[in-house]
Amino acid sequence: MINLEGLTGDLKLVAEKVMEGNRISDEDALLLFEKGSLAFAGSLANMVRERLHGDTTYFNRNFHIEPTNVCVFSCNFCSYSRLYAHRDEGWELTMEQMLDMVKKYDGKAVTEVHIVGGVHPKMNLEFFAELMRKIKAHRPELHIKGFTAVELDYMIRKAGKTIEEGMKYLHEAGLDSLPGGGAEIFHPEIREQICADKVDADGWLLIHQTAHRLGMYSNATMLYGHIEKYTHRIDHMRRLRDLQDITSPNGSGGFNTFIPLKFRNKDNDMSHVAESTITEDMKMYAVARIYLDNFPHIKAYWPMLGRQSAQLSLSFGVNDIDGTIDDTTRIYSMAGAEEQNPSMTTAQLVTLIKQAKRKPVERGTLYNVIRDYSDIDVKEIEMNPLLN
Ligand code: V47
Ligand code: SF4
Repeated sequence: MINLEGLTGDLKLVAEKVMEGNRISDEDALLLFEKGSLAFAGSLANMVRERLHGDTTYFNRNFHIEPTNVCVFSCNFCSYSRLYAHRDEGWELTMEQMLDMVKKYDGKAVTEVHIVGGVHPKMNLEFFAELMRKIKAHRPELHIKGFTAVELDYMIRKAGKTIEEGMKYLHEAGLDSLPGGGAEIFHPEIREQICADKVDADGWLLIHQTAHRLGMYSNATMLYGHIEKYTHRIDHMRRLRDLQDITSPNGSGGFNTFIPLKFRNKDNDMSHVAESTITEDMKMYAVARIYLDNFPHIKAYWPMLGRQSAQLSLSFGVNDIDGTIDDTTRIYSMAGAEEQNPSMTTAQLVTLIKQAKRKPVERGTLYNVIRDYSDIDVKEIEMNPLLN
């Protein structure tokens, strides 16, 4: 319970709405951003988080494959891609190299492979469908979370298929769910300045809506803390909340997780833009948790945010800190993220969550509980290869 004594006016009304489990409006969200203290927004968000999940904090055991950093697009915030014209400076993995990466995890208790990369014109729909089939043939139970809506939109249109046909084709080949990337900021005022040439808001939302209709789950991101205003962030979240209202009531498919991604400014065309403060980061998580009442989970992506901020975010509405990740390429470190080749062992993740006095629970991609680590000693995890 939150003590409302001393609170007056509109902020009190917002608090009452949240405490009664009612939806807040765009104006309420703006008020929280502009006038609510971090402590105020944080305690409301924490209340919502505990109402939904108690102390449970999810992580998963996954690894990343980045097929290429060659990209036909030129987003100004991106430190990772090499334009197709300079493809000799980038990397392109072959089908065999990617399958070898999957095989490296044989006998290890990972449950998910996350596949996201640049948009390479030669890596087409058929190539990726074949990759899906081969991964599933080798390890059928491994969940494939793959391709941002940007990659999907490009490869499906290039193949001359409708979004529905293309998504169905990949799903049947083995694609299980979609990550949340490529969303950036939906509002055209900002989108045109930071990533003008890739799929627009409606195109991004259509891909996810189609995936949901096919019974698939997906995530959604927002790249915040650069040139956007609070109103753009709220507009972004409203479009997601509206779509979730349409798709989730049927019980299969929908958004699982919202992931605010902190803009990092190293080595990109927006290096002159200052990064957000930690107070701003925590406020972002808190308002997202309060506003997105139909999103079950809010995730802090620790390689981008840093381990300590990710730990802190568990008191500001976050109930998921992604996973072990094991990323041997450089998508995040190139943007100035805290981590070079990010990877955490299960013991490290569990320790991080326990230090925040939360309950560490390993999940599958779709939030099926795999193991509760509350009563498992960290030493035991370190000694047992099946646990670590
Ligand atoms: O869409 C690119 C972001 C995203 C920068 O769904 C940057 O579980 C900050 O979406 N500063 C791709 N961010 C990654 C992504 C993702 C990651 C982890 C988990 C999931 C999930 C999805 O990376 C892009 C873009 O928003 N990004 N450059 C940068 N300079
Ligand atoms: Fe390409 Fe994605 Fe980088 Fe944009 S953010 S340039 S689409 S890799």
